[in-house]
Amino acid sequence: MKKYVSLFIYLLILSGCSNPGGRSWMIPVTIDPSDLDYTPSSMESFEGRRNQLIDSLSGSYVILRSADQCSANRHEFRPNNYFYYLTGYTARGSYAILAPDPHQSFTLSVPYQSIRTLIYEGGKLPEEEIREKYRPDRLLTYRESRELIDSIVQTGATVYMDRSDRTFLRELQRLAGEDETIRFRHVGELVDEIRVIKEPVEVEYLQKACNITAMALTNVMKECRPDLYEFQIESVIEGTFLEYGSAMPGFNSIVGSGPNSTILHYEPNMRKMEDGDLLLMDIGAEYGYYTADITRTIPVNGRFTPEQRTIYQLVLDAQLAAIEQMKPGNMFMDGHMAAKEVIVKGLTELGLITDPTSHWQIKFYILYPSSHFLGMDVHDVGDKGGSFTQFMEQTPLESIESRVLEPGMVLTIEPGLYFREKGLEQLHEIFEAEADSIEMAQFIETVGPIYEQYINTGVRIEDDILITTGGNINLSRYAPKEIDDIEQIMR
Ligand SMILES: [Mn+2]
Repeated sequence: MKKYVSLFIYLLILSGCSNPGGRSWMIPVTIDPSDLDYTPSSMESFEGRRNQLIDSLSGSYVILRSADQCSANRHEFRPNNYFYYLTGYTARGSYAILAPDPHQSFTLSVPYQSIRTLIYEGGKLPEEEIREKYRPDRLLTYRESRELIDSIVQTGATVYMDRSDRTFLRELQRLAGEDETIRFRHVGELVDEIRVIKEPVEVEYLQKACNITAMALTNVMKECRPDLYEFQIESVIEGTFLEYGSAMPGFNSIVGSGPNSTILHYEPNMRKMEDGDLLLMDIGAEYGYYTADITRTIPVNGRFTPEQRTIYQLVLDAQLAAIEQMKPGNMFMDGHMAAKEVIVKGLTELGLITDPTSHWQIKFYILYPSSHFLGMDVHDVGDKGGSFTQFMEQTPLESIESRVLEPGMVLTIEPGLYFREKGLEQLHEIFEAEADSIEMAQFIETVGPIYEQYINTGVRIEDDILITTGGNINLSRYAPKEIDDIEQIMR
């Protein structure tokens, strides 16, 4: 716990460098990737994680490969998350094997090398350096590691591997010579709970990823204007990522304007933006294999219309109420429930909900649970203490069971409201199983003229929250979100 106290103080000092509420937007991020360099102390994290895991192996093995080769030329190489999390090693075509053996618990293999790989991929790290940096008990050649994997599989022991790597799973099953899928279990069963609580070094990468993303969003606010294409905004965003040493986004950038702001996972980013549009950007730089996930919604011409302002402020109020609930001892879904309460109340006052206890009316506007874990995966691993469906069924006054929050967890909070052009027309199709058709017709008649004013308004505001002993730290606090601040920067 003590390490989070010092981290908190460190972040407090950092936040003193800027003035999030004021007019100047100093984001504490520099072009300096030296924090990604190998240090002996950074290697201790990887060793600590492995030791935790090895203690729980009891006769079974972990076999991970650094990555599959399927998408080799299409995307930049990035190691498999479990492989990296447990080794710190990033070479393509390598294996890590953890065994319940006190003398040789960690085996690493060097990638296959030939004159051809030397010509195409350059020289590899010398073996001595691999040994020294990554500290395997045993370093094997590619061929030797394949033999070792084969012999482990032949013993009939349980093998933990990344089951999302389907090619490797099929390969292991073939080696086993029988259709014994049960023996190959998901490594997440052992690792995910460790990944849920972030170590200080992980938080530092997440903070930097957030700061780079905040810089990208601020740059967009400065450059955005009508008649630009969405992809030009995407270029400002991803150009900023690269400028600060983020090799790639953590997920496809969502840059949706006007009607596209109402599409939750819009991706083409090809539309020409118009005067009066909203622009929704759900983006995240990846840094040190950790990704930010921040959403901001801005008016393309720099000024919110009264209707946009109404919806924006409602979502912002909901989001702020949610962040207040995000502290140790409270539950994972308490933030979502607080946001839901504010939104349902606001929509009822606006005449967009006629019955605040109606499940289907609430679900018509609130489309997803507003939080997920964040880390190496944008929807990071870890048990949330309930399912999507359970999280969606509750009306604001009902209580909901989910996981208790602990210091070191990082989760998003992203309430949103989306007024699709044909939203009301789709009501019957969405809710035919649970709502009475006369009831729906009455709803459409009452709400229709009001809904009309908000068509093509899509607002989502998303921050990344670190739970601390004292409450939380908003890692994405440098990305402006108050109406006045956004309009000021866009002026
Ligand atoms: Mn998200």
